[in-house]
Amino acid sequence: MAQVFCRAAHKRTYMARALAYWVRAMLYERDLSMTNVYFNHDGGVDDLVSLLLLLQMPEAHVTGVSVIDADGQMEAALEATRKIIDLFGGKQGVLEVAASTSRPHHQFPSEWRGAAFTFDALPILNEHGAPKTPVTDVPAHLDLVNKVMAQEGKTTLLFTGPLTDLARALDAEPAIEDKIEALYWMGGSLDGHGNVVDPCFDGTAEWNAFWDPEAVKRVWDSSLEIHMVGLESTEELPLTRELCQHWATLRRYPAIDLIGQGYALVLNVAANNVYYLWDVLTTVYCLYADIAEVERVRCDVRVDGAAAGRTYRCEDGREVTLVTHTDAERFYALVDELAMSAAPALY
Ligand SMILES: [Ca+2]
Repeated sequence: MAQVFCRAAHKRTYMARALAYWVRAMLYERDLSMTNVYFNHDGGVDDLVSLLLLLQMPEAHVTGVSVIDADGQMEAALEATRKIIDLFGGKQGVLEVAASTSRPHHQFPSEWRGAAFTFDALPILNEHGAPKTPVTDVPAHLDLVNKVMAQEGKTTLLFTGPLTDLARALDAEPAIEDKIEALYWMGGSLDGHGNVVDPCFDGTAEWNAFWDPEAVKRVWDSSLEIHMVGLESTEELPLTRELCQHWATLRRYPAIDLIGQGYALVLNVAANNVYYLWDVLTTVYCLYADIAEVERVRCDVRVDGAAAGRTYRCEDGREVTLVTHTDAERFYALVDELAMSAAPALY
């Protein structure tokens, strides 16, 4: 009898150990296979779509999100960010959002910044009333420091707006430099053309760099590994009527409906300027490097004068990995796949 009892107890112990081993293995594998990502964006339609997609990536462990007052007016962008996390952030852990206190050298045009208000007012984001995802009690650059330092391993930074919050974070806590795996930044261009049209400047700067050229210089002077997704690659991915029509045919998927409605806003605002999927490319490339061709390049940034914000190749500049081309077919397939996974089709 005692022998039977002992065998049963032994079996229970073995099963408990096996279960504990399985749980540890699962946790271990999760830690090993997932990438810690901190996302700082500037509230444009492209940024908000990027957030929606990032939240779905099985490879991404999103540790924090912050919003800077640049391409999108920040109060509206902050609200929209919180609502997107409420609705589509279920695959991630508990998240909070930080507001930036950074200020521009050159602000984006107000007619572009207003799209955040309309995006935030879309009914799909407002069905459940006020957002529940909390706002941090510290500004974005300090939230970045806190989130990076809180992780045991390294964190990948994804920036789809100006670099000011990162520059300030590096000054506030230099120790984060060793805890950052790499920076993926949508900004700059190295083929000599920019997208800032202003009679006081020469047209060679890209907007995110132009917003705060000194911040770009501060980050360039750091030891961070930088992946630069500039105009030469992002302008391979224009927002076209055909692309909008493609999303329209899939609007039974709530996230694709939101993406289609969001981009419809800028088809109107940017009637005289082609809108590109600048930020979405950077976001997808951050976790799926195989969609892009890259080149190691030495480069620097001008901080003042008519070319303020221009990034340019030079032999004594710092090395970055520049995205030169994209596998557009695979990119669009990944966007569809991620968006469809956000929520099931309604009909
Ligand atoms: Ca942006």
